[in-house]
Formats: sequence, structure tokens, C-alpha cells
Amino acid sequence: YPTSKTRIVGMEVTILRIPTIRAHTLSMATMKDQRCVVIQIETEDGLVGLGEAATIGGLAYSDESPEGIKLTLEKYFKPIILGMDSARPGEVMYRIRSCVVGNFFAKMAVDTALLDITGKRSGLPVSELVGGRITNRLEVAWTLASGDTLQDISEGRRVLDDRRHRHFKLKIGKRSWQEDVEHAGRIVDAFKGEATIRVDLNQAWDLATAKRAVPALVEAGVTLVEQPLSVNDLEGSRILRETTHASIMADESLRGGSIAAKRITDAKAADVFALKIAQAGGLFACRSVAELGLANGMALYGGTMLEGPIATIASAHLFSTLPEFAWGTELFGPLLLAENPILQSLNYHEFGLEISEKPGLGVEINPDALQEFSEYD
Ligand code: MUC
Ligand code: MG
Repeated sequence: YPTSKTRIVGMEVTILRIPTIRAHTLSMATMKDQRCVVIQIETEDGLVGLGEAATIGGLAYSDESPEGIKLTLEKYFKPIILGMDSARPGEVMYRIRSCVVGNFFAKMAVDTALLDITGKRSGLPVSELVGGRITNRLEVAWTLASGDTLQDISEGRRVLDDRRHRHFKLKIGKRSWQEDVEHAGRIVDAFKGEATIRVDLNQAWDLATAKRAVPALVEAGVTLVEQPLSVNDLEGSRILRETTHASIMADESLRGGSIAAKRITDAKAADVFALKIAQAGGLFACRSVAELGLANGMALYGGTMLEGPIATIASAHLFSTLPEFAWGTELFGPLLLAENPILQSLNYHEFGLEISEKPGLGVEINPDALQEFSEYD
């Protein structure tokens, strides 16, 4: 191992619990706060790289929990990376991948922190390290998920009038499909000509339900349907694609990176990939998913795990390097949080997110917020 100034000498992991601005209701969980696992990797010469992994509804969305991620990072990742050369992030990630299966969210947090360090050291923004940006700005959709149609409409009106978002995703699948179609139809009507509406089922339907509900959604004006079926029903997803007029987006089924992506394209089970750096296990891993998708005719969408500003800006750095996001992005996580744990504010305006050209991720953790929102000592 190097004795040089670039070697890794420390790693701190902190779980933050940050309240959301309102309850966020998905088909399988209602969130009143978000828990972000913040990682700080330190080098001999005093550089600190930031990374973040967030989950949705504890263990409701994925099999990695905030506590599990923290434990895995401290007990298994830390001994691997201590002493390794932070100036060789590819080698560090290769070592981790050789020793640890799965644990994609934890891997992403480390990948992010290493890229942040490399960017700070080289003076380059992370976007230039992962392919080179082709835009400084990404369109950002908002999710209407208060659980109440009228509240969703007034919230949508407010963010539209503020010129913050003009694409809305609805989280459905908790009620009967007929109620959901009615809910979506009322929101489509409220924003006709002003905003697009898409829906996310988070795997709530079986094929029989989806065969009835998806054409009704299309009739109501919804054209994009995200993860309607279980991740285990790729064949059902193919049938739905081929027998309805909706575009079907793969989200949870992309957990596991390009191996999962290949399974989907082989099964012809999607039209759109929701790219998520967490589900892919890192920024480069996510880039591979995007490239595999593009080569197989997938449209791209920039997804979120409702992360705080660190993983959100990391995603934005990667997404800025990819060609046309036909369905835009949903990198709105920080706007759902009532508090901001970093020193800067991410720059949302004119329906999008602006990506800074500062070295690394371009953000710093707020030490006071780290203390204030830390869930455990
Ligand atoms: C998901 O399943 O896409 C993204 C937006 C939102 O409201 O929930 C997330 C997760
Ligand atoms: Mg989704």
C-alpha cells in the first residue's frame, strides 16, 4: 500500500434522520422522514470525500436498511479500503466488489466519496471523471404523493406556478385500481396542457389487474407507467408492453446493475430504464446500465431513491454526461426534505437542476447538521 499522501486513512459513517415537508405515500410505505447514511472518507493529506446512501421506508423498498448499510460499511468495507490509494478509485471499487456481493447502496456511497476526492484533488467536477458532461442542467419532475387528490392538485399548482416542475409522478397502487385511475384522471385534467402526469406502482399490481388498469390510465391521459408488476414478473411486464399503449418503465427490477438490466432487455420487459446510482451500485456501474439500455433501444429516465443533496448531486453529475433523457429526471429528493444538511443549496430553477462546475461533487456537509440530525451517537 502507498505511504503517499493519497492513501485512505479514515471513514466515518453517520445516519441522518431528516423530516420531510409532508407525508410521502407510496404503495408500500408512508414516509414522514428520510434517513440518509452519510459517509466521509479521509485521506492522509486531509481531503474528505462525501457519499450518501438513502433507502425508502426502511426495508420496505429494498433489502438494504440504513442501519445495515452503516454496519456493512464500518465492519466490512472499512478494513478493505483503509490504506488503499484514493488516487486509484477504480482499484478500490474493484477490491470491494471482489470481496462483497450485493450491497449496491453501500457500494454507491463509497464510489461517490472516492470520486469526490479525485475531483477535489484534480480540480475537476465529478461529471468530468465519469464521462464528461454534455449539459449543465437537468429537467426535474416532482412527485405528488400526499395521499389526497385535492392536496396533490394544489401542491402541483404551486410548484408549477413557481416554475419548479412541469412533470408530475403519482405514487399509486395503495387503493383499488379504479380509485387510482380516477385520482390520476383528475390530476391529468387539472394540469392539461401545462404538465405531464406519469404513475409509479412500486410493484403493486398483478398482471390481471394491470391488464385492466393500464388501458384505463392511458385513456385518462397517463402514458408512462413505472414498475407496475413485481420484479419477479418480467414476462408479465413484456405482455403488458405488447398489449397496451403505455410505456413501461423498469425501476426496482434494475437493482443489481447491468446484470439486472440485461435480464430486462433479454425479456423485452421495459421501454424505459429508471437509472439510479444506488440500485446500480455506483456511478460507473449506473453508466453501464445506461449504455446497455441505449444499445437495446431503451429510453432513459433519471431516477432517485429520494436521496438527500449528496447522492442527488452525485446522480446529477452522472446524468449530465448521458445523452437525451427522453423522460427527464426526478432528482427532487432535497426538495422533499424540511432541512438541508449541506452548506450549499442545490440550484433548482426554471423546471430543472443546475449542476455546479466546482471540483468534486461541489458540496460540503454542514457539521452542525451532521450533529443535529444524527440518529445515533
Ligand atoms: C421510486 O420508486 O421511484 C422516486 C420518487 C418517489 O416519489 O419515490 C421514489 C422511488
Ligand atoms: Mg419507482
